[in-house]
Amino acid sequence: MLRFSLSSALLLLVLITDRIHCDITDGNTEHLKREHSLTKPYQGVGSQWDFSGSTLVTSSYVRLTPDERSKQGSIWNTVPCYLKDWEMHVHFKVHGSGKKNLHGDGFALWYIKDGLYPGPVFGNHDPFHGLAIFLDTFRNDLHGMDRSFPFISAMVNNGSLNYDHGKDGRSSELGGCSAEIRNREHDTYLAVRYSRERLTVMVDVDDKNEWKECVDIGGVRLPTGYHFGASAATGDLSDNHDIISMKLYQLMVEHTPEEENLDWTKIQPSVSLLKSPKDNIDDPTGNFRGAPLTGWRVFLLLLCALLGVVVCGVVGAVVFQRRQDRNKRFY
Ligand SMILES: [Ca+2]
Repeated sequence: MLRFSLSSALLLLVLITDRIHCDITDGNTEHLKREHSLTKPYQGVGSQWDFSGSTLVTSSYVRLTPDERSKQGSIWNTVPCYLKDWEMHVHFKVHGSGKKNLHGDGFALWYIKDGLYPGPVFGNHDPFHGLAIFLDTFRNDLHGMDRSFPFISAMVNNGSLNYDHGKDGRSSELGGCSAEIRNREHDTYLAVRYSRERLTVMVDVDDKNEWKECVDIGGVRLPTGYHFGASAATGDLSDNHDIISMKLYQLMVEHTPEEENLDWTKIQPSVSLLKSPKDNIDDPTGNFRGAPLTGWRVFLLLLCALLGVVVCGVVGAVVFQRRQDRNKRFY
């Protein structure tokens, strides 16, 4: 019993320490990397950032598409990123005159091998190498009524997968959440964190000034030397897709000498752990496999650890009390 409690307590401590470790530089300005950030009045555009298609750069926003049909626009960081651990904060605004369900298609944030060039995946090419976060505002798959739109999802691709618009990318997504991101009066934000093979996506869209978790998965491998970017597309329906800022922060995380000696630019984008593997069970590529450490498993693990500690405490207290009683009898 004691051994179980000790190991459980230790596990709990490791999990908590890991959590704290991940949060240490959240939004800390001294770790802002200007060469990978896009901020007003966008002076880096033309040198550190390139853009194409319908993208319009003003002094207060970068409009990837206007609220007009059949537009595609993108912007990307020409400076490759060699940070191993990073967090990107994106301030965005999606707005338009379209009423409920009559707007689209959404936009995507990228960490990819090449710069962006036009294609069918929210204005970017298909297939891509790297990471995509989709902010999909239009439901294409009428069979997928179990989720509400807009829907935010993450996808990692080594060039072997195509994005399936007809199914809103569901067959290749790693996780996601619904979020009301359109026509909001207040500011809307999204954060993507990548550290120690863990990918986390958080949203702040309800004017509460706090991050809400959307995606959190381990086992994600991404190389260094890729490019950040954003793109958007409209079809028969449209919206203004505006980027106000993209701020990249370096996370101060220590790595082992073995990890440091690896050539991180040679890593192939891949995923070994999944939050909801059943959604990808029919993935023909077999790209996604491995034992999942789901939110539920972590929760049960923590519950066991806590129960162990509590039981141990109660037993200890009872034993102590009995000894006290026994001692009293001698007086
Ligand atoms: Ca869609």
